[in-house]
Order: sequence, then structure tokens, then C-alpha cells
Amino acid sequence: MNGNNDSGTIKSIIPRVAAVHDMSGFGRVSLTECIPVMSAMGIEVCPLPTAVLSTHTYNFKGYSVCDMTDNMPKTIEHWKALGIKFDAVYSGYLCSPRQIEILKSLIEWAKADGALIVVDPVMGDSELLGTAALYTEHMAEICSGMRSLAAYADVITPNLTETCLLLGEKIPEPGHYTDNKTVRGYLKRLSELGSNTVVITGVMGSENDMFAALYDSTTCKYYKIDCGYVNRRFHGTGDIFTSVFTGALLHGSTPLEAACLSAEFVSDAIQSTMEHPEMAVREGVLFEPVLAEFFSKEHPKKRYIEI
Ligand code: PXL
Repeated sequence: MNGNNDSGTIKSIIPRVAAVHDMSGFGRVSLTECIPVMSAMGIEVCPLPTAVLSTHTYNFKGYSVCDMTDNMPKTIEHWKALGIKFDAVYSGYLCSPRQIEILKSLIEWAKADGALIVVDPVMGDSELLGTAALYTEHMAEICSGMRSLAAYADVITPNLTETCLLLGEKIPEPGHYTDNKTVRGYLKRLSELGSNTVVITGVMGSENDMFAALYDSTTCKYYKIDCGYVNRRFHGTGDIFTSVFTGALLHGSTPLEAACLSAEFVSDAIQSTMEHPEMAVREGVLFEPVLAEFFSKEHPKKRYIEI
């Protein structure tokens, strides 16, 4: 046996995820976070790049963008021909409206074989960008497609700005506080778009209270998960949150356990960033020093409450 399977399937040895994100060369987002984080969790990551950029788009001028839309169907066809089995499809930043339909075709194929579908509807962040909110102008064209993608997903993980974009609500001002009743309403309405599990990241309840909110429709319970407030803005935390969340679900965690682990990882990465005040926000969070130990240590702290 040489490992090549003549029956036309390539089974996963460890959990395998098709990761549909951009590759930004500098700035720690998307694939440059998803690959190392999920690899450290013992997950095989197969990237399907949506774009290749010199840097991400936040606070950089003159970045190069190579739109990978035309390459995506070819990659998917090759994967199908090889019979590669995916345990999950995890999508993030998309570069053109056409990528929505291409992604749906990948999801339909992988889901027929039982893959978990995680959609992070990456579009913007008013905490960083003010009420203009969108990462780039083309996100306005992608928004309705992101909403339709939710019906294909088991899990969606928008931040608060993306939540409002998906629900047609007013974009929150930076520093805006959201009460529990409003959070529950958002979670419920998002779940009605079609996914069983909904996480909203980057919510502020009050001063010093930064949390992720979770709705698990199998238990009909709502939770707040403490993300460890720090008085500074960060970029790229949503991508590491959802990478850990997806990895933990693939290892059998419940959504609540997965959300607590993700919040702790983001919080530790933020602490490590704070040790380097010379780091600009656009450089992302310094998660690399946290990676080596994080997934082998215990995580005893209780970080959630039911709301
Ligand atoms: O993490 C969000 C993200 C992903 N990909 C690209 C981005 C951003 C946010 O700025 O610009 C290219």
C-alpha cells in the first residue's frame, strides 16, 4: 500500500477542512491565521484561496489583489475527481459575488457526505472602521449572498457589525453597548436564516464587558462568553476565534465548549499583543507565542453565563 486509494476516495486520517479564505501576505488574517491555528489543533487544512493579497485591506494603501474566482471551480472539480472527503467546509472573506455560488456548490457536495459547514460572513467592522463599516466597497454587493449562505451553514459567526448587515439593522457606532435582550433577538433572527448554531463576536455589554454571544438551537439556550476586555482595538481576532471554534467542534466539543476555548485563545493572543505596544493594530494579534502551549494545557476558567 502506498496510500493512494484506487477506489476513488481520499478519506481523512485526522479531521480535514476545506478553508475558503483569502491569503493576505502581511497582517495576520484569514489563511495566515486559520492554517497555523487549525494545524496546531491537529486538523488538516486544505486552502481554497478566494484572493491573494499583499496585505489585508485595513489601514494599508496600495495593496495588490489577485482575485482567485476563476481558479476556484477548477480546484473544486479536481477535489471532486479525487474524491477527497472533507469533515468541514469553513469559509471567510470572499472576493466577488460569483464566489457565493461557487462556494455553495462546494458546500452541497461536501455536505452530502456529512461535512460540518461553518460560514464566517466577513464583511466589515464598525469598531475599527466607524459607521462606514465595510472592509471594501465590494462587500455591499456580497451582503445578500452572505445572507443566503447562512441557509447552507450549520454554524455562522458574524461580528456585531456583520450581524446588523445580515439583519438589515443600523450599524452600531464604535463603543456601542448592546443589552442581553437585543443580543438574544439578534441571535434568534440570525438562526432563522438557517443555521443551527450562531455566534456573534465582538459585542460590548457595558464598560469593560467584551463578549461573544452564542445560540445553540438544539438546546434553545443563549450564552455570553467573556472575551477579556482590553482598552484597545484589535484586528484579525474574528478569524482566530472561528478557526478555534471550528477545530474544537471537529474534535467533538459542544458549541458552548468550543466558544469558551475560542474566547480564551483570543484573550491570550490579545494579552501577548499587549506586551508589544509598538505593534500597530493593522499587524493583527500576536497569536504565535500562544500557539505552542495552548492546545495541550487545561482550560479550567469558567467564562460563560446563560442569558
Ligand atoms: O479578517 C478580516 C479580513 C479578511 N481578509 C481581508 C481583510 C480582512 C479585514 O480587513 O481585509 C483581505
